[in-house]
Amino acid sequence: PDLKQIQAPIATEMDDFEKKFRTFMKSKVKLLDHITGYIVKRKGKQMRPMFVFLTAGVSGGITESSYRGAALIELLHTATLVHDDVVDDANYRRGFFSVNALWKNKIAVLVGDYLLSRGLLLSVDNGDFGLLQIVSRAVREMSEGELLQIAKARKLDITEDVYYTIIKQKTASLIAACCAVGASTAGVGADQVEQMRLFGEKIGMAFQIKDDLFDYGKDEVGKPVGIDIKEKKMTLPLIFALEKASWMEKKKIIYLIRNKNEDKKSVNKVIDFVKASGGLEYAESVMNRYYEEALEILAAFPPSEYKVSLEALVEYTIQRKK
Ligand code: 2DE
Ligand code: MG
Ligand code: MG
Ligand code: MG
Repeated sequence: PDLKQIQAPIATEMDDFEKKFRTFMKSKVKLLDHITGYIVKRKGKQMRPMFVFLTAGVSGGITESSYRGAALIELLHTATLVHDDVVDDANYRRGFFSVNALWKNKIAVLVGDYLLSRGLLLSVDNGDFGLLQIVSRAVREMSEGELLQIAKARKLDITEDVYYTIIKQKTASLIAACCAVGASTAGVGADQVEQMRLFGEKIGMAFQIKDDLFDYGKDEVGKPVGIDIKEKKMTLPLIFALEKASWMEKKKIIYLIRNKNEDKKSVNKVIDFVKASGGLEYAESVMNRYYEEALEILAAFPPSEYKVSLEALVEYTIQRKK
């Protein structure tokens, strides 16, 4: 499935949204405006606003508040990426220099704070308190997930269960929030909002496993390979490979990650080890399970063009090449 096709039932909404989005970031402070301009020009796939509009459509109808919900989510998402690149010391984002690479950490932190506050104000000014609750929960979870990830990276003692907790918090929580926001702005009851939230959570899990697979693979353009290992970030393919490994092998690999993580050759050794152990296939199978579970939840919703697109977007999530 390609994104243009998926967007067809929400083409006007997405167009409108994109036109407005830049204005939500405008600032009188020249440096800030310059940087937000830089960010907008290098925008990503806009998957999160698509999730908001499509889940609103499936839940009975896109409303004015769906737009504000989509803007709130995209502003928050942009803020988290700017902060994430500081946390991860990452110099690239979407194939271009990250904000911290160009303007340093101090400025990147403040730009992230600014973007988040613009999103929150948009909702406060319109009295969208239900949305604020959904989104604030996601912010809390993302911060917890990032910290848990750092704590575990120090010890290199991550289990599969801890991995799922981390990705649920740092990534799935935001996509879950997108879908809950969509349903909530369509005006459905709490039970249906919760179903949509859960649907988003499943996709979010699949989405992050896919992202983690990119770190071992060939598909992704714009993101170099082996960065997670360099950051001592243990993801599912590696965790699985280590669980299966002999005591000696495990010791050797942990040593490389702990002490040789800056050395390209050693990082490649770790990658080869993961591949030889079937770590990529295993992670793919788990990803596919989340994909199936997401579709199962969606199946209970009434048929519509939005639903067809949402199904395609779920499929895109696990098949995407970037
Ligand atoms: C992406 O993980 C996860 C991002 C969550 C970031 C959340 C932060 C805290 P990755 P990639 C920093 C909340 C932020 C606020 C308050 C604005 O695997 O590979 O590092 O895209 O993603 O870098
Ligand atoms: Mg990162
Ligand atoms: Mg990160
Ligand atoms: Mg990643």
